[in-house]
Amino acid sequence: MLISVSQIVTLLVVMAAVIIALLLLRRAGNKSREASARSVQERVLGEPQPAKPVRERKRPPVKRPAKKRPVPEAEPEDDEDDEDDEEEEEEEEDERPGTGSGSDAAVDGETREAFRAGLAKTRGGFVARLGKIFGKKKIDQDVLPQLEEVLFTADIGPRAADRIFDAVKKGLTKDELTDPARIWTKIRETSGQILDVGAAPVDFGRARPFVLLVLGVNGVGKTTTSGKLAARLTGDGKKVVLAAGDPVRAAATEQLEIWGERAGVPVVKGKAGGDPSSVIFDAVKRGVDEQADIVICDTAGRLHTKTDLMDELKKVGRVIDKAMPGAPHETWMVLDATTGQNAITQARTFKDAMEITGIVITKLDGSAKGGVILGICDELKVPVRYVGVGEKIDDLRPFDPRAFVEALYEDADEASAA
Ligand SMILES: Nc1nc2c(ncn2[C@@H]2O[C@H](COP(=O)(O)OP(=O)(O)OP(=O)(O)O)[C@@H](O)[C@H]2O)c(=O)[nH]1
Ligand SMILES: [Mg+2]
Repeated sequence: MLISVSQIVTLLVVMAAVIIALLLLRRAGNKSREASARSVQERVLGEPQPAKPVRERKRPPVKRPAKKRPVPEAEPEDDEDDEDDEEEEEEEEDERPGTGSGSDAAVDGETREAFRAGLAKTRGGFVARLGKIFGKKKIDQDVLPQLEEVLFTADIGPRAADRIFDAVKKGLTKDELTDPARIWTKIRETSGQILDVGAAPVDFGRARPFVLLVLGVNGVGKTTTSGKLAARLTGDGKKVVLAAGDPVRAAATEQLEIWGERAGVPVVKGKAGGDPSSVIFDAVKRGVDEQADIVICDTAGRLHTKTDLMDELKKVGRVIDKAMPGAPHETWMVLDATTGQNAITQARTFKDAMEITGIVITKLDGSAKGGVILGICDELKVPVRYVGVGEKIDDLRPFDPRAFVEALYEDADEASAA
């Protein structure tokens, strides 16, 4: 069967018509999709947008054909910045010592509040001065000399100041130095490291009785701290004995007796004007005989000279060891926060003469120099055990580096942003 030429031509014409029709249909489909895409873009991007929906542009609902409607360059950068900012914020949140759910559960809300209140004046001092530097609209390289000046004129001691300054200078890039949040994070982090000397909590149960020797220059709060601690430990169910190791001044013994009454704790005292070592010897012996849990030995803070005082304290240490071999189990130095850098000098002097195992910082409530704790820890590498936040019996708080840093730099970022 032969197909005629005219039939072949007709067939070709029909096929061509079908192909053209298909092409036309496809093109029409594309156009309508483009039109709907453009209308979505115009809705989303074409009009001025309120601040919040801008973030929604991170993932545009429709992928724009690159050439037809070029995207303004700033937009994707904004988006990236937003994302970076979010990531940075999250990182900072994680790095910040003393914040978040990881905080030490042993520190109760009252202690946090006591630190917060006790550090109010300090926050108004060097922390506020730092806030002023970082609070400027635009911060740049000049921030470093200003930071150095504030840190070195704060009452945190030159070594702690140097450590914090170095951490910011060497630990942050040029770009990061323009970001107050980054700088605060570094300051918090380094302060936390200075305060955390890696000591285990005091184990009052490791000896019976546990003998604690309390030292410090006159007026820092030794007697008050001994009394508050006696009350605290008695409240924890411990049997405590107080030793009035300052028999030279009759008033000192009377003061400790008042604390003994308040705390419900016996006070061992000697003859007025007698020998401090013999009073403390008797107290430790009594603690052993009566199976007390803790003997707290208050001492004198003033003798004719510094050498006399150190010699006397060394003798007290030797005598305690005679009364109970291995004692004292800890020797704490009491320092008054209001004396600022003087406290660092005292700490150094005592550390050279005696083995100091812990620090108590008093009068944080009245001091704008609470930052001195940084200098003391950096100098002595000895843990701060308690902080005095007032004159009342329960105004002695266990020290926690994280809670302290949190309270010291509280709202610092917000202050900078304001
Ligand atoms: N505001 C406040 N005052 C305190 C604190 N600790 C002690 N004080 C006061 O500081 C003064 C001296 O305290 P003391 O306990 O007598 O000091 P001390 O070291 O025993 O003094 P000496 O025995 O003379 O060496 C007293 O008026 C106390 O009430 C504190 O944490 N906050
Ligand atoms: Mg005293």
